[in-house]
Amino acid sequence: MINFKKTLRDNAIRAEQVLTVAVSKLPDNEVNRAIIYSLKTKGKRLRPALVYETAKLFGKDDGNIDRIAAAVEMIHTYSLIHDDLPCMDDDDFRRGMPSCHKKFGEAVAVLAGDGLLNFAAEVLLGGVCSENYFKAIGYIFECSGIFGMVGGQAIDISDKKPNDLETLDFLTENKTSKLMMAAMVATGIYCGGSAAQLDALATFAENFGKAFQASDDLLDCNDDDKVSYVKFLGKHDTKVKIAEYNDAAKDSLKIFGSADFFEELCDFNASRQY
Ligand code: GRG
Repeated sequence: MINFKKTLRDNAIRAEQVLTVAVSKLPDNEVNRAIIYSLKTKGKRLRPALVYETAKLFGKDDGNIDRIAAAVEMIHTYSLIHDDLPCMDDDDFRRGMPSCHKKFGEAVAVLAGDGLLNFAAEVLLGGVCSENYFKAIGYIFECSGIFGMVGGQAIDISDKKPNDLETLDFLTENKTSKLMMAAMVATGIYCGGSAAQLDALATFAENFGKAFQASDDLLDCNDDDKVSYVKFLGKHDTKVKIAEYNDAAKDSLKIFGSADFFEELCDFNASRQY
């Protein structure tokens, strides 16, 4: 048995140390202050944890793993900064603090997001290169770009909002799951995982991402207009759906034998307070 909360915390501390070293090289200016502010506000650091725990499945741990963990958190943070902008979701608060544009203004927030995406690439490209590492970097940017997170967000802001569960699932897979897939599958690629192992990691991340989004919808279901699992299924059936996604996620990792952290992560997500 692992101590899940301690493992999550230890992974978060490790990721925050790597991020702190990375930003310590930035010159002092308003955009960089906005980058540091957004990176340092207290997130759950789930995506770095997915990286570190996937690496453990393969018994590998080195500086490139830290770079993958930091880069996915940077990409995640940029997406939150841009998602909060008035032209997107228009949120005044993020992680319990004023959102980036509320504190620094819209122009600086746009550049902070852009800067973070580039910074993620710089951090990754500063690693020790191997064929697998190169493929892993490619996978991260495929998942976070137009064939992944950006593509999902594009559907979310378009006039053609999903009006059935299947389309919502497709949106969620891109907007939410793909960055989790980036974290896990890219790490698996770097660690030399087999096709079956990479497939298992992708299936876990896809289903966990959907369960995570559905839980988030339950936590934030006051807006009747918002397209969400709760809107299509109601609260009760959304909880049933979360259990289904969690079962599929847990099932997929059987190929690794014991994957305690990931099983507990599914349970932790399902028990977030609605
Ligand atoms: C702007 C390209 C672009 C994409 C935005 C991330 C995103 C896509 C939108 C944010 C809104 C949202 C509900 C996204 C779904 C994923 C999600 C629940 C993000 C929040 O992730 P957490 O809970 O955040 O891991 P912390 O703050 O803990 O890191």
